[in-house]
Amino acid sequence: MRIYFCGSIRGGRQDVVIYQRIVQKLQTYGKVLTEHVSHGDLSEKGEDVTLKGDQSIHDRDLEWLVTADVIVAEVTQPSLGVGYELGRAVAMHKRILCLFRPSTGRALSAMIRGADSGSQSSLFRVQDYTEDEVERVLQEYFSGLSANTDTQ
Ligand code: 6K6
Repeated sequence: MRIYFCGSIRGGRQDVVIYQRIVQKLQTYGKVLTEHVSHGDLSEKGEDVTLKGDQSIHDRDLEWLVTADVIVAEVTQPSLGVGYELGRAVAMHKRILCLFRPSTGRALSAMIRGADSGSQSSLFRVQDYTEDEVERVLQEYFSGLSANTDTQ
């Protein structure tokens, strides 16, 4: 399984520790294409010496998005880039899980929460969670995915 993880970079790196926990758990289910999003040494400038400029980052990330089987986004820290990735992924009819922590006092954008139809079979799911629940929430989502593919 190819997993595309989205998390804030230039939107702010406050949640990088939880991104690391998410990526570590995701790696038990498949290949995480965007592991770098969880790197603690990545600054808010989001600079990559191996890629020349923002256009290369954008084009490479979209290529990965096209090949992804599932998108997991931590959306508590608002990020334009994550919102853009989610919109593009919806247009590609990808399966998407958004993770949000209400305990931060933030309110999630209606354009993200409202994209979840509420049905268990919805391609776009929003899951509220607390930090200590993160591994369990991912485990439930991915076991539901494999149950779906087993019956297809
Ligand atoms: C190098 C090493 C790590 O990051 C870099 C360079 N910057 C980016 N590299 C890869 N993906 C990026 C980079 N900047 C943004 N993105 C994508 O947008 C990621 O997949 C994130 O999910 C999202 C973050 O967007 P912003 O608006 O918060 O930066």
